[in-house]
Amino acid sequence: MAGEKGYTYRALDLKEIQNQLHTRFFANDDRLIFVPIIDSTNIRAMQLARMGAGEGTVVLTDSQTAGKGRLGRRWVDVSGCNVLSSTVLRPSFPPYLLVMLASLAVVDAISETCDVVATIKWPNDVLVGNRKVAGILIETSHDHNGQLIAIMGIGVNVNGYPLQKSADEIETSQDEYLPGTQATTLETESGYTVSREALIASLLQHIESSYLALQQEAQETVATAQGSISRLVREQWRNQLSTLGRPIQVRQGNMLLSGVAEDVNDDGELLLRDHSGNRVTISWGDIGYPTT
Ligand code: BT5
Repeated sequence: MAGEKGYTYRALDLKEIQNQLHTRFFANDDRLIFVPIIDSTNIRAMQLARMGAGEGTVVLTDSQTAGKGRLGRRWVDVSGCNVLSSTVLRPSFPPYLLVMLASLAVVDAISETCDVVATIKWPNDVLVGNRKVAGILIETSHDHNGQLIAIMGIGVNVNGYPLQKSADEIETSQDEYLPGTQATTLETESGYTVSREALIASLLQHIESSYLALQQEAQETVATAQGSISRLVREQWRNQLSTLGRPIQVRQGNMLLSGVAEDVNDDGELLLRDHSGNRVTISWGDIGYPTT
């Protein structure tokens, strides 16, 4: 199929993903579900989880008609160009660690697959330079046994170039208050077409290995997230945060705060030094990098 700007896109090659996948059980056999066009992989993964789908069940698609961002926002894609994946998890550890785990997995998978250096914008956007290449949406619920379900949704802009559709979406969102939040793709950054299959295989391996290590730690110790694996995940995530040390703007609904991003605490909250010298703890919101 010829896409915009004349690129030829092809459907995701599931055999190729399975050939490249070396997970213990994530996305193996019937844990890999591909739907060519779907409203949202997160919606489908949550439905499957509520019906009892096991952890490591992965929903993939070539195109979403109602891709979800955080706080009711949209995630837009160009058919056949991107990674759009949702993984069913049943964590015994605090869900904020999933945000860290997911963004680290995206950074590592990008580096392994196409040698592009990405960083994390607090809390979980993945950027190349100042442009967003991937977004993460963790949604939680409980199944009928009261067990926590978490869906880890990841969207990565892989091939093609950031398109008008994406730019329109960005313009109509509130991001005009937050400078430095344009989109990019891995093809734009690397200069060549990137294998979505290789990226997905790498991503799932990183997710599985950190997830299983955290699960084991949580089962062996009281689930306080104070074990050495949790500490390592937190430390690696902190080291990848391009937000720290920079002047930032934080939007929380209609409220806009500004100051310098000094650090993060153990729960992943951002510690902002505002212009009056006060330290403010930020647990949610969107970050912008002022250009002046
Ligand atoms: C996110 O939300 O970044 C989370 C995105 C998660 C998408 C995945 S795809 C697979 C799974 N299934 C789903 O339905 N969702 C997940 P947030 O931080 O709220 O960012 C959303 C904002 O990013 C939008 O308001 C736009 O401004 C911008 N945006 C939308 N599409 C984009 C894209 N493809 N690339 C870069 N920025 C985009």
